[in-house]
Amino acid sequence: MSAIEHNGQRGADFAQMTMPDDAQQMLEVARDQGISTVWDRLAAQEPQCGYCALGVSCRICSMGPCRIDPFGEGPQKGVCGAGADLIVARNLGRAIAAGSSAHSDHGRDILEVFAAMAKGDTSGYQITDEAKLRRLAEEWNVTTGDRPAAEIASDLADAMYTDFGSRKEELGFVERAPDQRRALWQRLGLTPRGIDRENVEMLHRTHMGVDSDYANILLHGLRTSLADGWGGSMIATELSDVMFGTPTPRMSQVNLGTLKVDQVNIALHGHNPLLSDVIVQAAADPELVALAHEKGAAGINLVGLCCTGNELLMRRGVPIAGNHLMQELVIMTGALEAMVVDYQCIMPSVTDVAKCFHTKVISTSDKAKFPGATHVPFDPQHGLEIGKAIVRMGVEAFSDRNPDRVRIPTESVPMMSGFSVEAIVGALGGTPGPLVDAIAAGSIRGAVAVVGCNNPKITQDYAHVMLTRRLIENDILVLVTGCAAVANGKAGQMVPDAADGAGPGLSAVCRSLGIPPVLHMGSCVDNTRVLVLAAALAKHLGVDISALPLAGAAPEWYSEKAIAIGAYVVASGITTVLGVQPPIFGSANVVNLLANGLEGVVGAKFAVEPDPEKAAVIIRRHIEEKRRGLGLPFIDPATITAPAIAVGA
Ligand code: BF8
Ligand code: SF4
Repeated sequence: MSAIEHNGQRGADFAQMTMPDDAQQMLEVARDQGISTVWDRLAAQEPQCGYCALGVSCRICSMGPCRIDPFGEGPQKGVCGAGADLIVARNLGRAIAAGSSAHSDHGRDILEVFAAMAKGDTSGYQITDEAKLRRLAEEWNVTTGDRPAAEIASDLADAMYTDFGSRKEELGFVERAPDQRRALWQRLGLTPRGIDRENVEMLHRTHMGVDSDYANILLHGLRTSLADGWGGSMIATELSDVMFGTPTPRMSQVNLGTLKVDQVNIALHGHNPLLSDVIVQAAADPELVALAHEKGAAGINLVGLCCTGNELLMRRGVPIAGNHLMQELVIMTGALEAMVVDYQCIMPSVTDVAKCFHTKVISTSDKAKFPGATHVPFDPQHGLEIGKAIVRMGVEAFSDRNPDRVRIPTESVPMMSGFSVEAIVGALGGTPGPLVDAIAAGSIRGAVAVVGCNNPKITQDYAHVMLTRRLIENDILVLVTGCAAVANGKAGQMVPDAADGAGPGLSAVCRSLGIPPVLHMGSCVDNTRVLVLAAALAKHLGVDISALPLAGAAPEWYSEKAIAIGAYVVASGITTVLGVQPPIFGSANVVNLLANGLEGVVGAKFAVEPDPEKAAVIIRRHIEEKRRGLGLPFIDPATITAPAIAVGA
């Protein structure tokens, strides 16, 4: 349903706009108080540009902007002579580079602080998981032995810095992929060489008059994405684990009910855990807690949003208030003293909404300033002091809260998180063997990574929750990250008791291990954990990743980062189903390559299916095909069909 229709029914049916009750209640607040939300602005944008939606508009150079007439009556070439295939491929290539750059620049930021920490040049940072540091060092050929951890960390940082440049033939973590996959990448020229190099090369190739072969651009798109998945994002995940701790399973709480009416509430929003992790330390400072008491608050309550929230949830069990489309609504509770933002997925609108309340928006990255926010620049040399200063601003704002406007809409819901690969393999007794055995026996038929965003074009959380439900019902283990994880958490699908909703085989496995059928593997950069797990399973079986009964899904994606993730997941051999149509349908050739041709090239492909019931069928058939390929007991894919009438939420 379009946002216009949503708005036509406003008040009658907020359920068309968002699935969770807390969001529906806050949409009432928005309507009653006349506050504009992302859904209103989507409605105001409609009808959105059809050329852009199909990917056939180009504004790369100033001979343009140009567009191709999809009906074949108007221009079929841009001023430079580019046709639909090239324009669509260039746009997609640039989107991959943008997403890959965002993740990888985040990775570089982590690496820089890690390197500074190793030299003793930071405040608030330390090596929390020394065993992981040593394992990584060995992988990267850094001498370990009796050397002090700080020295090892320093050498590891130097080795990783070179991955960002252009002097290498392949990135360090590429060695983690199975040999078959590495050989395939080598043959196809897909082996990522340097993180920045691949991103820059994509910008170069898509300048006017450089690469004019759409297929060649798309292949480099895959290489660019691999530099994210097996490069920048993987560095971000692994070094964050070393500094902040490798996640282990833990219980926490989710939704707007995590805000506390009698406490100072501070939301940590964005993606990079560097500052937010230190803020968690700062919020425990006795002086600041005393100040909160002085102001009449019972304490200081930190909550997360988006992927910064996922980072804190995974490692520290900090409750998470919501996913992408909750960022405006959380302010409308009237109970939020401060929203601390770093970067990525922070809607510029949050400062507008905050102006209607007492909430302070505090920006912290010099790369991401927001007019209307108070800017407190992050500086790792003074991390803890800055963290305390920010918490103090939140505590001070408590005096400005208007209790009459406070509306915390619901009770929070429990959810379990913390499933790093180390934790999963640890729970299985130290090897992926038992998981492989369960898959071979058919008690678990396969595993699917359900990842990615919310998008106001579709009912918030619905596709995540329904797709996941259908998969677990059919004994398919679901791995979640990012906003998909938060959606499933809100829906109660991430507690051990959710095994009740799983098929008999998966349910039995979950009960014996005390885990949910939907495992939270982290933030969006932590999709690399899915790659590492897939590689471990493939190596255990001696096959390529593409032979495994695995799939990816991004049912509600919106961001360029999600495009990069989808691309590296497919390039790694895992077929992926998107729930929102990417802007490629102006080129039949590009669509055909991504949805069919890629299968013969990288052993995986994309599909687009907005209906989660149908997406579940596509994925189940795919998994049974893979089982058949491995000689495992399979269900004939032809017998798998969607229910005639979709069962409601
Ligand atoms: O990196 S899932 S909306 S918050 S882009 Fe953003 Fe999408 Fe959420 Fe995390 Ni990922
Ligand atoms: Fe037009 Fe070509 Fe310039 Fe794009 S690159 S704006 S198609 S002239």
